[in-house]
Amino acid sequence: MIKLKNLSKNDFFTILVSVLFSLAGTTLEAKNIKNEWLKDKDVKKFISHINKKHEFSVRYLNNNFKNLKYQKSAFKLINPKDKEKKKKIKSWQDYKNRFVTEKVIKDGRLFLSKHKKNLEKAYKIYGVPASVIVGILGVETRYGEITGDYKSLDTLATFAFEDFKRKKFFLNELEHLFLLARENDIDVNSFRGSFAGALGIPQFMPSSWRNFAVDFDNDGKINLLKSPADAIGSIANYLSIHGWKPNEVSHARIYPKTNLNPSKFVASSLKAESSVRELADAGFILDSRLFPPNLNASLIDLPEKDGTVKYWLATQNFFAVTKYNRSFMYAAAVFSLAESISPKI
Ligand SMILES: [Ca+2]
Repeated sequence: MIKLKNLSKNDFFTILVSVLFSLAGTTLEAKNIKNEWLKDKDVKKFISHINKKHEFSVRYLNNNFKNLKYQKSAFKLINPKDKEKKKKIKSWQDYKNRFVTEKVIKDGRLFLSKHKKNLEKAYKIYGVPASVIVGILGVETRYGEITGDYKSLDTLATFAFEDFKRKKFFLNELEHLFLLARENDIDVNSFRGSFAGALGIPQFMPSSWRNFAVDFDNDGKINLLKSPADAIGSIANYLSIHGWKPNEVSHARIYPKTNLNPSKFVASSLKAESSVRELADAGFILDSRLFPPNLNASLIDLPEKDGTVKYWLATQNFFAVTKYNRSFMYAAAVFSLAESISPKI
């Protein structure tokens, strides 16, 4: 306990400032309190916006907003401090070991045989092989087993009305969540998903659900929370729209000749921006029977713990999977799992 009589003027000032700062800090979590959301001017603006634009009743919106819970832990995950970001960087082997395990491979084969009809139908329509769809489902949610327990309305609203750089993105996703609930006859409060607001078996964000998901079991609704068939068709449609080319290879291990500095050839964007010929001319060795010289391709790097790096040649199909999750390692894990489940991609 600090004895007030011993304090100098400066000490008193320091304490005063720290008290004021801690009071300011509590306003960040003020939305915890029931009804407080409806006093927030941004929330009021949003309610009026979607009432006018989409004719949701103000009463319905108010009822949903007054019971929202601020998701502190989810916000920490979506907006990590630099120190926490650095901790997250993993080696390719560590990353792969999280997803490509014997159990996940075995469960993938079971899923593949159980949903064979829908997977074959997806291949016929979109040209995306069953193993790639199953690979994505395995990495995302263990084939629908782990879809996340965060209440999506709470997390999306927390991010949408928090002051950080992705606020606008989440405000848009929140609007889409209300719309897709209405369109597919699902209670907006029943959506559960990842801390980041990704929904259901394939972990689509609400806008992706509305733009790219399809009704694949023909029941007239799209339900990615409950229908594996809808999830299968929707992943295939998503990849197709994002550049998947039927019957084209996706990737292969590639080796630089000695004296070549491969890092300067690594893709700077999520696109096949170079060609097989250019990479071969620069001094990379690859199986030319699989890769015609004119094929668009880029190099991707997968760093290991010991400082070495694995390089893959990646075509447009590889990059289509990075549109699902913007990371080389993510796509590489999906393809590794796909190959382990069913060797012929
Ligand atoms: Ca359906």
